[in-house]
Amino acid sequence: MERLFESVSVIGLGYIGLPTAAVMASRGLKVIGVDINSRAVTAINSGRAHFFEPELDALVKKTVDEGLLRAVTQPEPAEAFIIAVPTPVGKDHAPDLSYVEAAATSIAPVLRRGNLIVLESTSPVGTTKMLSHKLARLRPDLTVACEGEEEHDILIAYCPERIIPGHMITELLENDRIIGGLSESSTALATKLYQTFVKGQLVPTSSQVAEMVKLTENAFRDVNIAFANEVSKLCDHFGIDAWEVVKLANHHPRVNILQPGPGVGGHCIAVDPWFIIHAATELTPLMQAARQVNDSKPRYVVERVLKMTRPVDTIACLGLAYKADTDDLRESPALRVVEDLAARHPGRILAVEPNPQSLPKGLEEKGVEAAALDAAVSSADIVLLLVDHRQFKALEPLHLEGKRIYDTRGIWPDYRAPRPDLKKTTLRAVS
Ligand code: SAJ
Repeated sequence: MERLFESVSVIGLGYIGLPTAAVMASRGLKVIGVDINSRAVTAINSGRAHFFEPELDALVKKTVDEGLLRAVTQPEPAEAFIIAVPTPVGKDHAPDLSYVEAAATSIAPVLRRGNLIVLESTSPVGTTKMLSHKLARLRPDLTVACEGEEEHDILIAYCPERIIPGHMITELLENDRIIGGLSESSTALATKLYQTFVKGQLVPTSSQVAEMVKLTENAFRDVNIAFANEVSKLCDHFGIDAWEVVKLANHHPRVNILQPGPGVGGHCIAVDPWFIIHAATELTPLMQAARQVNDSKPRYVVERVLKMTRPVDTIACLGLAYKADTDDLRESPALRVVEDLAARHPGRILAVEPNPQSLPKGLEEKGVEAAALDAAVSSADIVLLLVDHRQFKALEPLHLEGKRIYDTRGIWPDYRAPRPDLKKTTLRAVS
């Protein structure tokens, strides 16, 4: 097959950029990863990922050893550039596009005629156009793709990342991708780039549709989880098992409710709906309600724990990460629960986080003690399950005997519905 891309540069080597860079390099492309974080760059060049993701370390090592992947702190010329930088929300939930703008500024001097730029970062509708206008200003000597015209020196597309932490490598290869070019030739060239490593379908559209698709996917998930969380509060109120209710409701062929939990974390589902809400507040009552329901769940959990706790009790909190089998603490509801408990419960609080990580800054100062699983469970009066890590799923029921249990993830069937001996203290729903 004709090789259109000798070298590809990935701007931003975080949770999305590094797996993407490593997968492309494993397909034989020469990949130059760029990140302003020199510690990440050093780690990658020595063959290590700077965060945990299954299979990633091995892929980084292999591609670095083969000379196909290397990391730098300053952009270099390449045939294509993939931008995978953070797009957080700032104050008042306004999108912060400063990293996208900084990426554009940093690559502008090395751009050459025929280059392709693909934005992957989750972005408000219109961001790809903004990127094009910015590059046109920075490089008046080049023509930059914009809607309605076809002949350009620089082609630009939006292709949202869709990979789920924990299965990133598989999903990078297998997921369908939406490719929204600012011109038809931009879409066509971006499709050729993704064909080099994606086995899934590559679906062409406009940049604005692609931007909205990504936001819609994550807002849908947020709303669905909020529904599950509301169902779980109702089930607590009625004293029944929420996970059994969800499971049995999902036997209906047209019902597919997600799982209740202690809240929604991570840097996507808890953040991305705000990009839509901020742009159209009047039009988004449902999405706003979902954010409110999910954001209020950690506080609800704390209130319930405090109702089942005496001041002298030791509470073992199992898990700090935002979800199972990751070490990622971003926006973690588990962390919020532990922090809030530390401020309100006078007894000992033990935190167990099996994924390699020391306690996050500030938690020890609040009196929380890091503990190993067995030791924490055996010395606890209350076991509070916050993350469904595989180590916790594997815990023998024997170890939990005689403990008061609050399982916020529904992984221990024996303890999901409130235990009869706790009914008096735990059955009241807290609003
Ligand atoms: N959660 C529940 N119940 C569920 C599913 C999730 O409480 O049934 C919680 C998790 O515990 C976690 C949060 O929601 O705290 C988010 O986890 P997640 O697994 O739903 O999603 P992320 O943030 O890890 O990844 C999402 C994915 N988007 C969708 O599934 C629509 C992923 O495909 C995206 O690439 C990613 O956001 C992103 O980067 O946008």
